Amino acid sequence: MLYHLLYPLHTEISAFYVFRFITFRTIYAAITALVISFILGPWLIKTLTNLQLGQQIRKVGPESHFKKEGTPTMGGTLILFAIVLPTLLWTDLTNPYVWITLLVTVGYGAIGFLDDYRKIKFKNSEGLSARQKLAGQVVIAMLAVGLLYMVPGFRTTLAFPFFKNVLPDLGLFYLGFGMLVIIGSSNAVNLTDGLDGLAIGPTIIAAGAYLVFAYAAGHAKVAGYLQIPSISGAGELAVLCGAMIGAGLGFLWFNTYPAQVFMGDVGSLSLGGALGTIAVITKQEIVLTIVGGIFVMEALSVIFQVTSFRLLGRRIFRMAPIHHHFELKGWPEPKIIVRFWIVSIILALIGLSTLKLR
Ligand code: 57M
Repeated sequence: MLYHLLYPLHTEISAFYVFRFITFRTIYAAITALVISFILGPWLIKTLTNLQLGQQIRKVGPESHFKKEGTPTMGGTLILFAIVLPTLLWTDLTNPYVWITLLVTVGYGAIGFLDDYRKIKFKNSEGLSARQKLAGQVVIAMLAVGLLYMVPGFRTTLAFPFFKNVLPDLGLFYLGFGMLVIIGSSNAVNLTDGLDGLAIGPTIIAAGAYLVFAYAAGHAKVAGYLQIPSISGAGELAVLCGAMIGAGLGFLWFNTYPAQVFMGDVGSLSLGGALGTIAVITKQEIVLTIVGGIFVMEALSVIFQVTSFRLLGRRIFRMAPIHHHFELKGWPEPKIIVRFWIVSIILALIGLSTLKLR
């Protein structure tokens, strides 16, 4: 909005020319999101507490979690607001990629909201059924990838990290693949969200990496130099990534150990969906498995645990997702969280290195 209102005035007020630059708008989107989170955070926590929107803790989980009973959840509503408003303020609103990413973010947020609300209303930790959640995710992902398919110039090729000349065209199959990336990413972030700051840390880090990917893909010269797919208009997603980073940091302020608030499914499903959509648009889908390696590891730990238990009757981990394994081994919660962040930074750097190593 500010871009549309103020940039045209640069002919009279030359300082407004700065609104043209994605870098400038990205920084201010991040700052706006941070300010929103800091201002509204304490109010939201108080309101959620007064409304008794507190977390029900599963009795089968690690004992250390019992003391978290009643911690307000659904803090993800603030994350959503702090992403959407700065995005509307600072991006070019004629850009279809921005709207499609917002559609997934808000749509998945709505599914998560329903789930959280039901969990609290019916005072158990079950919420929506897995099938209901997945159906909602499929419909929104299908809509998003379908819309992307209609954007002029959108490519259905698949870019492989490290190999610049391997670009198979998936054609219509890309629709299914794109949906898989979005849904998989959303659920993997959700599984990771089980310790204070554990999901939001790697999300901020991944958003930072995708900020760079989006900027590079959207800049024809930079994309040409790096030999990555050049996607006209993808640069605006850097601004959205900036808002994600600001909103994430603002939320982490309150969610860091010991958490004053949890994000709830409204946060985890939407953040994961947003990352997946950005990966699809910037043609860095496979790299998401590196940059979001923590999420992949958490999801795989569940898949391996369930498969091993069903087939061999034996568990691989003390408990899945894997962060519970380390808890049960006696690692203090903050140690697990910070170590996962460190791994996440290393993985993001490896992911970014694929820009040069090809
Ligand atoms: C959501 N939700 C947290 C909070 C957060 C198939 C199976 C592996 C699924 C998995 C599952 O349901 N995962 C998805 C995990 C919950 O957090 C809430 O949920 C939101 C995110 N969706 O925002 O609102 C609890 O996590 C803790 N928490 C924090 N700090 C945070 O900042 O401490 C969350 C955020 C909160 C709080 O305690 O209550 C969750 O873990 O429930 N299921 C599991 O993860 C279960 N694993 C399991 O059953 N493993 C089995 C098999 C099936 C693989 C095994 O290993 O044998 C465990 N979950 C829990 N207890 N809590 C089981 C024990």
